[in-house]
Amino acid sequence: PESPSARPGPTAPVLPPCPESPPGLVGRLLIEFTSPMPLERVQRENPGVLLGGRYAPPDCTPAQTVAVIIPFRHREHHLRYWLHYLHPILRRQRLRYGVYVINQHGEDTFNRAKLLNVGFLEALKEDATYDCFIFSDVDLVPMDDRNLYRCGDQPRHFAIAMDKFGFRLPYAGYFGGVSGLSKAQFLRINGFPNEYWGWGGEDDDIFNRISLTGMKISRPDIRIGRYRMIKHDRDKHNEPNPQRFTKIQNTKLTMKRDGIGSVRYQVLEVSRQPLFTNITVDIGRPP
Ligand code: UD2
Ligand code: MN
Repeated sequence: PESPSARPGPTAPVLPPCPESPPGLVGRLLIEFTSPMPLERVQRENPGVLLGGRYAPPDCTPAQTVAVIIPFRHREHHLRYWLHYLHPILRRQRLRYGVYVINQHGEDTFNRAKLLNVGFLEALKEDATYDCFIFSDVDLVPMDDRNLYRCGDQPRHFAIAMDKFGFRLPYAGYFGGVSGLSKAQFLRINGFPNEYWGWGGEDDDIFNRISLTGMKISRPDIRIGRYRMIKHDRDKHNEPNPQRFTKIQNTKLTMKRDGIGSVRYQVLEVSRQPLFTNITVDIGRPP
């Protein structure tokens, strides 16, 4: 007879792969930003989310692991709405994911794309299995949970029909708001530009990078890619960048030297909150 020590111990159950289209989606959602949203409430309503904003479906194994990267400074009230709406959506979408808030330290000019580069590298330091990166503004909430936050064989643009643009794509090459690239797609374009300080242009530069490397943007149906943006004024220290028009003419030259391969920054703090991981970073200032 077999000795007790030879018997296999309790093993983790092997979960079946998650279905291609998740059951239990609800479709169109009611999104509003009028009632106050205390963080305690959001935490109470999302007990399944693990420290640092990590989640994995209990009943199936997802094909991808998704890092959601949010560029951030002084938008705590927006973040609470984002967490309130997005965690249940991502859960219904049966994603294995983590939420990373990349918080720019100090009051120098904001740099959205550089923060997104930092998010890519720092998320991978936390978990080397991330293979899909969703980059989302903190103030954008999808109005339909069929808009699946996952990566495909081409870079994906999710926020195609925003209330502030009359639920239409503002121009054909628009790539702002919420986008997603696999790890391989992101590396293929050398990540995002680090040299766009202030508001605007960085999303067009990313669009150029994708086109110049021969990839095509994939988008959801216009009836599904609908978003609400929380109304806000332009932030301090994020003035429109006057160089943006000339810079986006030169992506072909600049993308080789400026990108994920050249990003310099200093992480000041990593703190695992109940619903997200906050990474405070010094990204320097414009030259
Ligand atoms: C548009 C694009 C955005 C980006 C930007 C130009 C939409 C919906 N989004 O956003 O993707 O291309 O133009 O740079 O069209 N942020 C902070 N603190 C700040 C400043 C910015 O957290 O002080 C973050 C935050 O996540 C915010 C994002 O950066 O949502 C974009 O900034 P914005 O919301 O002021 O710019 P907006 O709405 O014109
Ligand atoms: Mn905004």
